[in-house]
Amino acid sequence: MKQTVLITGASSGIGRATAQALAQKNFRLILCGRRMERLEALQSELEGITEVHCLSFDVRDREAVEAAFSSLPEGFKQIDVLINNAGNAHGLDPIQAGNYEDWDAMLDINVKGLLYVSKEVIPQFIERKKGHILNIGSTAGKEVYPNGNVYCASKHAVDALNQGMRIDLNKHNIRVGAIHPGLVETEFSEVRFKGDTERAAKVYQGYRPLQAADIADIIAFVLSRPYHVNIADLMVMSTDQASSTIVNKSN
Ligand code: NDP
Ligand code: 8X3
Repeated sequence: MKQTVLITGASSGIGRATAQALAQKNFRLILCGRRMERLEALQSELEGITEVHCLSFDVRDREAVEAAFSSLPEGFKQIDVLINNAGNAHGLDPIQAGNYEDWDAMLDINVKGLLYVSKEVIPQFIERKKGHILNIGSTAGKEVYPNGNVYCASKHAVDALNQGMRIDLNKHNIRVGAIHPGLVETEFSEVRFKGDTERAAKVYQGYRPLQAADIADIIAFVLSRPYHVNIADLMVMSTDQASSTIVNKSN
């Protein structure tokens, strides 16, 4: 039977590429993000391939999250897979220079937003004794790098929540796993550097970074495993990257 996948952060980068990959694998899609025009453009692109529904909400806004899920039409109410992907870094400053807005954004979006969305989906997974939560963490959730402080903390929290969800939902037969990418060339650095595209581009220069489609491919593979196989925790880096701070630019 055709499965429905809800992807947060589908308006750009990894989420968008995942929607494109999963449409080809015959999943029904719920695309989420704040920028509705982007979601609708993606819906137009994919509609000939599969059924697509768009939900525009800010994951920070608990009431908006609840309202968005309540608004789902009948054919999209049953969700089989949740991909918790929405998130960003805001700023790259030493802890003493960090600003409140950036800290709030990273903790509210990457951690609390992930919780709010998950809470909307978990009850139906428990009721059906089936469901898959795939959390997009980061190598920043496995190690801390200079000036990464709060972003790294938010992604360490995603790592902890991935484990916590897997433990608490184990007796309900729910599959929970995470993918932790290294450097992926998306709009991530443009957001981190607040629209400074020149500085953002430099993050991906001099080596071959991962592309969003590389992660989307892996997500499609993870979802295609038989239900008794759970890819619980997966780190993925460019071959040129060895750690958050070691990137080979000599090739
Ligand atoms: P992009 O900036 O390209 O995409 C981020 C997505 O998150 C957008 O679709 C954006 O949608 C959505 N988003 C951000 N804030 C909110 C919000 N408040 N409410 C709802 N949606 C929101 O970055 P990536 O594709 O690279 O990032 C996707 C995930 O991958 C993030 O969790 C990121 O931390 C993680 N990651 C990225 C890596 C990289 O190097 N690029 C490496 C490791 C992990 P909109 O603005 O329309 O709301
Ligand atoms: C994104 C990868 O190294 O910029 O999570 O933090 S990094």
